[in-house]
Amino acid sequence: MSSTEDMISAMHDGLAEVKTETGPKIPVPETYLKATKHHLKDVQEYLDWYKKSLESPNDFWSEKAKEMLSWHQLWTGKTLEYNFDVRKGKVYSEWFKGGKLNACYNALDRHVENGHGSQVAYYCEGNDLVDDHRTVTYAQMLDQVKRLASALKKRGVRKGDVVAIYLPNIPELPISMLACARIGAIHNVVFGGFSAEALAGRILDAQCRVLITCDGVMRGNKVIELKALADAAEELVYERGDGHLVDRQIVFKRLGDKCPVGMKPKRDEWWHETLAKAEPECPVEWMDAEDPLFVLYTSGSTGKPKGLVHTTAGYILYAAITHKYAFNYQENDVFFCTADCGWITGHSYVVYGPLLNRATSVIFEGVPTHPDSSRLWQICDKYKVNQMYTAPTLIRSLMRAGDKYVTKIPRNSLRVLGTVGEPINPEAWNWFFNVGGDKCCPVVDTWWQTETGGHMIIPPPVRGFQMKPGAASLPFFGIEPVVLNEKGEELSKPCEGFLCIKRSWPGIHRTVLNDHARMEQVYFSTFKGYYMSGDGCRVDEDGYYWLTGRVDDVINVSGHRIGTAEVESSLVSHPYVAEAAVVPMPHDIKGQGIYAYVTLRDGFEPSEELRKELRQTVRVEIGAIATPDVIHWAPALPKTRSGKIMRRILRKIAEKGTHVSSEELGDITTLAEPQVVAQLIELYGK
Ligand code: 6R9
Repeated sequence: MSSTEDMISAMHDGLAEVKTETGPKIPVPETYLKATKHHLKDVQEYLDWYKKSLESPNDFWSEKAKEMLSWHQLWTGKTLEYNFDVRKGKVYSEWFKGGKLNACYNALDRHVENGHGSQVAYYCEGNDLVDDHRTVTYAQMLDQVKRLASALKKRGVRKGDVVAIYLPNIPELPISMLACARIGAIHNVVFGGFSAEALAGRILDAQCRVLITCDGVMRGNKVIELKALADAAEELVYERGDGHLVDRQIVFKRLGDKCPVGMKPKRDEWWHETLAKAEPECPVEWMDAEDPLFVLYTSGSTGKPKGLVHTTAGYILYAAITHKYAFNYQENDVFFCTADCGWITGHSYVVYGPLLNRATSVIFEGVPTHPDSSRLWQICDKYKVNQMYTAPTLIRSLMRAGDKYVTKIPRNSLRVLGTVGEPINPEAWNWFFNVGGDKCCPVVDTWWQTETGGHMIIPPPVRGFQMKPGAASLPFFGIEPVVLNEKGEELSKPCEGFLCIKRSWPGIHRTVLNDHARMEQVYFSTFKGYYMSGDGCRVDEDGYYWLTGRVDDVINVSGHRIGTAEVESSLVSHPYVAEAAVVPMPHDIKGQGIYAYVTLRDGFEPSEELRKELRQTVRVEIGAIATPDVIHWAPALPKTRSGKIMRRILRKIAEKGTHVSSEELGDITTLAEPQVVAQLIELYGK
């Protein structure tokens, strides 16, 4: 999409489909209030803190930064300086500028120094139910991190270099991230489910020379050959890299005999051999508060995925404080976030938040429905989990499997249930609350994004708070959300519009890697002076925020963002395809599915075989998660006279099929060829 005008009209299309009921209220359960300690006395205290965080942000955040983090040197300048208004110059946020600290030191060293080395950092649950688990203490984490960090240094990795990590959800993933953080290298974690092509793109964009991976991983009963994919990615990097190449690959042995791999001399080395030989000590690199900590790629509505850059102090403070208060995490609790570290949820709530708060967590490598739908609850029981944080898509699939998978497992340790990734429908919320948590656990529906670093809107699990199924509810400390209409005017409650944030917070991403202009364009140019989230939302009479989904061309598949542009360009890369338009479709389990309209070049005919081939093309280029659910053969696409595809119409047909009414289609007279619409409806399901 090119102009602001296009963006707003596309957003408006998205907003037009929103429902608006307020829903019943459910108090935070008394059983939970009695069963655990609390950081905050009640909802009034939460609101008081919130008020202070907005009225005296410098005091609020400097207090928290001193209390929650260990500093090598305190910041000397202002706690916060920022500009959100492109008209006034460059958009930036600087928190605790001039302060010096290290994220790894805060996550590990200080806990070990304080005598907590033998505390479990991670219970590691593998794919298999039996004999596939390990326990890693804080001291063991630190030992591995130091060894890997000194090995990386010896291989020439320096402060500011970007290291790619392509691993499954095993403790070696946080170990690799923290080893980078220790020496000031920037980690670039690529989700293990992404393809070689996607990995290559991320390696090249960030110019990584070192890659950390493993031989392979089990997904249910399938072996995924991760190293083979990494090798293929490196070939692509070599072909396209203009001299750039990955010259070091450290390979963790996860499967061994089950997954034999070839090791390329001089480039590839085994993790266990390297760490055994490595220097066991490695000094911490003291970083400036605003030095980058990591880059993480995320899909947007246009172009290639963006490498979002998070910096050190603000991000870790924000991950820690949200983890502590949103889940009421107490000392000795066991925390379980089901996300993979390849996503921001894993970064903030498997790695940084919990480790900074010296939590004990579960890190789960497997599939939550393998061998059956009781797996998650079994894990909760096995490790006596107190907080479980997961995604609505999974809740829906567990709900569908039936209550017996839940009720046969005692879940007495559970105190708080959390969700993230997409709006949770009240039906799934109620099931999670009533069945999963036996009405004893508050459900914390956390709205946030890769860009925001940590939770932005949450239902605080505190005494006196009234939950509403489906509402992310209230802003977190320091967050000032506003709802704008399409003219960019702030609305007052009750209202509905575009969710934006009015001032900086510590966890905001600072830039897009190598492309600051893109960051300003995407997030700060549509509504001047605000961070634009790309989500629609409604605020009810009580001031609760209800997220209504993306208002741009991003599809939320099982809580993962897929840019329509990426899928389209992958489809169009097939030699038979002339044009493609991709829109979301409602999906019972995934929330949204991917619906692709494909126009073939002259001389080529639709066939089932071609359908398969096209799906495979996307799978190979992006990853299984982006595979279209439906491919709809389109003789042509509905376009305006200026050549813009009318996605609103395509969305409606994807949603309603042959039942779509002319009211629902709206005005089609501006189309260059209005008859295309009838043809498309006619071809629905064929
Ligand atoms: C953390 C994460 C961000 C997008 C976001 C929104 C959707 C996430 C949500 C939610 C409604 C929630 N989203 N949490 N929508 N309620 N509780 O998911 O980051 O992968 O960047 O996705 O996910 O649309 O804009 P990310």
